[in-house]
Amino acid sequence: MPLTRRELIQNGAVGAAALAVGGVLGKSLGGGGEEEEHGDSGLSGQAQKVAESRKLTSEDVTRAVKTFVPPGNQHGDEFFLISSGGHSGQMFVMGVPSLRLLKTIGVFTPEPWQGHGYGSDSSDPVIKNGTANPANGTLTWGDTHHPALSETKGEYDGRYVYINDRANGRIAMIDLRDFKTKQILDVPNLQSSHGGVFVTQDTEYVHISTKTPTLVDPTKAAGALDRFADAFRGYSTFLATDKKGRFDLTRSFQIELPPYTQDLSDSGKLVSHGWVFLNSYNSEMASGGNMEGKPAIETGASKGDYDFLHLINWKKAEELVAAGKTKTINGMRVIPLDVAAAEGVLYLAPEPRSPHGVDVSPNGAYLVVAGKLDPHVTVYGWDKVQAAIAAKNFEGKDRYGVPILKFDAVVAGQVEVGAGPLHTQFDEQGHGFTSLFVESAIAKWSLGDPYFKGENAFKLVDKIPVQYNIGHLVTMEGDTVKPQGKYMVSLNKWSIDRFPAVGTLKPQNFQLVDLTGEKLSLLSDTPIGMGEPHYVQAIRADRIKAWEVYPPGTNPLTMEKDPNAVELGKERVERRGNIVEVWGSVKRSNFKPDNLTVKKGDRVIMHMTNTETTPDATHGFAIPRYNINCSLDPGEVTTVDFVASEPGAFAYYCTEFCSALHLEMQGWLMVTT
Ligand code: CUK
Ligand code: CUA
Repeated sequence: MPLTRRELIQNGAVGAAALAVGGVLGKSLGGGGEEEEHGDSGLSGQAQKVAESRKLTSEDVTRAVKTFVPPGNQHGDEFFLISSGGHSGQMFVMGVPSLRLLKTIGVFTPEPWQGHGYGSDSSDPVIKNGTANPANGTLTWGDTHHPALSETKGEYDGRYVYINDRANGRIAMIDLRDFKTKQILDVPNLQSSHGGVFVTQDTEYVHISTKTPTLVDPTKAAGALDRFADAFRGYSTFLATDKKGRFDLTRSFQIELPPYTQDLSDSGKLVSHGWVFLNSYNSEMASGGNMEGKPAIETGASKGDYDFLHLINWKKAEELVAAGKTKTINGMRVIPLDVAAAEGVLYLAPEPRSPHGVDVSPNGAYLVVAGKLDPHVTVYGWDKVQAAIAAKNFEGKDRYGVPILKFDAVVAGQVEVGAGPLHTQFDEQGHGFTSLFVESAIAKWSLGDPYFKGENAFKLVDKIPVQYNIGHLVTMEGDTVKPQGKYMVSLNKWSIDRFPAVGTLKPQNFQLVDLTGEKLSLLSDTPIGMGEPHYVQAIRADRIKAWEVYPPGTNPLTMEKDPNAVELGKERVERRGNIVEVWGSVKRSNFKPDNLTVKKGDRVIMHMTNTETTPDATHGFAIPRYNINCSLDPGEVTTVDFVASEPGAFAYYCTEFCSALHLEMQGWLMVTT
């Protein structure tokens, strides 16, 4: 039953928790499975005994068999989840169907195991380019939300992944040859960013947009909230990438947007290639003031009946940029809002109030919008959108002159899916799977022609409860032109009553759902105890061609031979005035040099090369009291650069238990006065 808007607002997370405890639990547990007799596992012999003693039902046993990866089976997981790590500032790599955690990737937040952010280092992206333009000291955290895997022809190509920092409007690039962060870009004119991160079909651009609009002139904050519509602007950013997947600002551009709060986006595919779709909430431009008798932000922002889906023609925008119809703001070429509106770069379409997700179907022909305060998904037909644009079928313009397409002219269908719909993923047959935050469930429904026709189109097909308060969900390669089906992962914000108590801060819950059967069925729960992941992408494992070792002497930041790499026997120390520069080697089981004497106040530059070629022969290089800790994988070169400010004897050591003589793998930094 659709809830009223008021009920939905009041529900929120608290209401949903109550629903979860009182409602969902009361109805059914275990993905809709009925109560089963223990001991009826359909097994025999030893397995039967184990199942009985562990009180596993036959359904449990089937679940275990479907997700188990035998010890030593390197290829038992068919897919990788590339997950945001939320406010951990990191990313997580997990296997599907096992949901085993394979790696965390240090991105915006220092990660000591990987020596990420602890070296004052030319090969450390956090230190080298992660702290640009901090408002208040050094930025040492981020809130990773939306990973975007690079694509070729609309399919993941396994080369790079990009991820935004929700908090600070930054974006990072990770190379999937070594799963390490290469670049952190503080995107001009973006104070914050959210779900506006996607690559275009051939990774021509990585898109990132503002979430909360940016105060255009930061020196005019006084009274700016009362001049919101004039003082603030949104920005849709098209970041060009170079041959190594890094951002190239010289070929990048932005499109100025109205100061609505731009939220999620997706890239057009196939028939809609060349466009980007970006939705917004708070088109009311409410700016709060709940202590001054004005409506609170959340109330003001939910007043109108509609918000706006932004339809952006980036191919056309490229032409305008080439023709010089831009202004430059903070070093970025920006197409002004009035130009974008007049030249057909930007259109708006009404969408039911307070939308969250917009997702493009695999064939590019449908744009699916889910409104948090509306129990429907609204499906826009790309053919209808194009026809409406061609016929100038507008219901008017917004206050900035941006044409608004007629709602009825562009909507292909609506499906009532349930309370609090957020995000949609797809399978290869043309089903949409939409997360229902308030209802704690996932709805499966059908798209229209050519997938489903007549009365089979735009129909609710199935539903599965999840535990609890789902945000994003992912099907395997489910946002590409070729979804792989099979599994779906539900990213649940709440896990109350699902795991043993580990204190007051509970883990999130990743639930694996089987898509292969007639009905959706739950396979497993996996607690996530490190930040709150938002979006996740799932890529076929065989698309990733990760390196086992670096080519000898590689600097991970450039992925090229480091000019300061050394070979064994070529280690040396040079002294120039108060600079001590070291070219050292690292291997089982020593550092060379293992003694280094410097004077207090000297600048010490140490280029350390791991000369190993054996996979997994990683060494650490840590200097106590200096906050220096590097990880040196086989073939890797890293540089630390610090001032020897503290006199004394400092035993630098290897932090990885690398060999029988690991404990002996140490040296002495002597800082004399
Ligand atoms: S957002 Cu978190 S549930 Cu940051 Cu993509 Cu929708
Ligand atoms: Cu090298 Cu321990």
